[in-house]
Amino acid sequence: SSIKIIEYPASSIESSITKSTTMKRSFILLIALLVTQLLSAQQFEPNYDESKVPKYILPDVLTTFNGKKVKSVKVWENKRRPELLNYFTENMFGKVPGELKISSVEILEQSDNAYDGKAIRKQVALHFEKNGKKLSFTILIYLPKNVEKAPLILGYNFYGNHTVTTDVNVIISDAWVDNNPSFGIINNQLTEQSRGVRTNRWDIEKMLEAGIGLATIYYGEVDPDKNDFSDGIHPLLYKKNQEKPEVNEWGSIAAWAWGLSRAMDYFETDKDIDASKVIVFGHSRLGKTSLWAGATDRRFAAVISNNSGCGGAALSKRAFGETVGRINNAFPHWFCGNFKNYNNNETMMPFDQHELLALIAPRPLYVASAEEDKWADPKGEFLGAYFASPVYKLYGKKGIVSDEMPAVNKPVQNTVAYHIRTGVHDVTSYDWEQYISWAKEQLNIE
Ligand code: GTR
Repeated sequence: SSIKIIEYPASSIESSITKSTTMKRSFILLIALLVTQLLSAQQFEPNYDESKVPKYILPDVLTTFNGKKVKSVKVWENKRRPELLNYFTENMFGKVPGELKISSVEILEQSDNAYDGKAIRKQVALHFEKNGKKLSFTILIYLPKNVEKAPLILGYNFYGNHTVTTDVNVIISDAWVDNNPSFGIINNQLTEQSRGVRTNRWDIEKMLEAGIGLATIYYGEVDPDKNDFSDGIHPLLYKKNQEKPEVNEWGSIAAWAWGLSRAMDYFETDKDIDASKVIVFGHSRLGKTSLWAGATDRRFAAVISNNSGCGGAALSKRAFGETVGRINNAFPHWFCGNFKNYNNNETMMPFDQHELLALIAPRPLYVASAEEDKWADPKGEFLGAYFASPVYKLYGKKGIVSDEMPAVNKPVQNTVAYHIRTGVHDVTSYDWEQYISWAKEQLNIE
């Protein structure tokens, strides 16, 4: 369908040419991109046969790289956690090469009469400036009015803030228009046709009823999702004459995670928000992003990974469905250059994704799969959560204790939670029901 197409944003806009020329160009680029993806998808044959999963040895999360067993929280925190975090940084997501603080905060709009008077709405732009370059992104925030300092779910959206709700007051951002020139513009006029097209993925009313707010950002404003490092946030931290990140420097996922941390910087200053109860959420590539944000920024109180798959919660060494080689070929910009060393070479990985999940301990972590989402390897996602759990145990917290995968639609909810629901790669009301009740319990939300 037409909506599917914008999962792969097409091209940037050159201001000197008209929108319609740009639209034609973007359309051609989009077709080229889809053809390329189709071709590489044809060359790659995913394995969906459990009996063909290669024999693999999973590194023990509680044994250091030089073979010492970790038996205390102290050794985990001072030795093992830092070495793992460093390994993931250098070899998978890439490091943020410097510091970049918010240069100014701008309240674009606010109202205390959203959702029939049940919510406060704020639209807050964060502005950044460095190296003579600028970037801004906008956080759309809904807070339950009956809560003095509201806990929050923070998550990126794929399609623009105005797509998560039918609320006509939500601003359609310029960046969204630039990234999606073939959608929502007719005769050079921005139309309303995309407003609310993704409400099915965001149960905002359910959150508000539970006393939890939502903060969401269009991910393309932080870094457009394409293999191009001349745009987005990256250039603001380039050294002189640098044109793309070094092999150990941030890819797009690390850039998106960085954006979530800057949103957190803002929440800490907003008296209507309880910054000690921010739950970072993401679906698919944005689920990989929420995991990396949770690993790198311990201010996030809890983390939700919805169908995050390869490079997220799923064990890479299983090579079931999407693999490291395939993801790096299809999306060369997501991870850092060094991660390509493991293309078709998972046995050489001295780490795996259970150790990414373990970096979130002892904070609550929810990993969720969908039965028909084989590409994301539901079993690999479950095992990721299971093999991360010894670190939770070290903290006296209950993770996933049985290696038996729970039945479909039978969640297991401890400090580490897991469910596999019926259906496809998506975010559904079922998922939100689980996340909300689990988060309320884990974070003592009244
Ligand atoms: C797929 C990709 C997955 C997942 C998904 C998404 O094409 O192979 O890893 O991230 O996109 O983000 O929707």
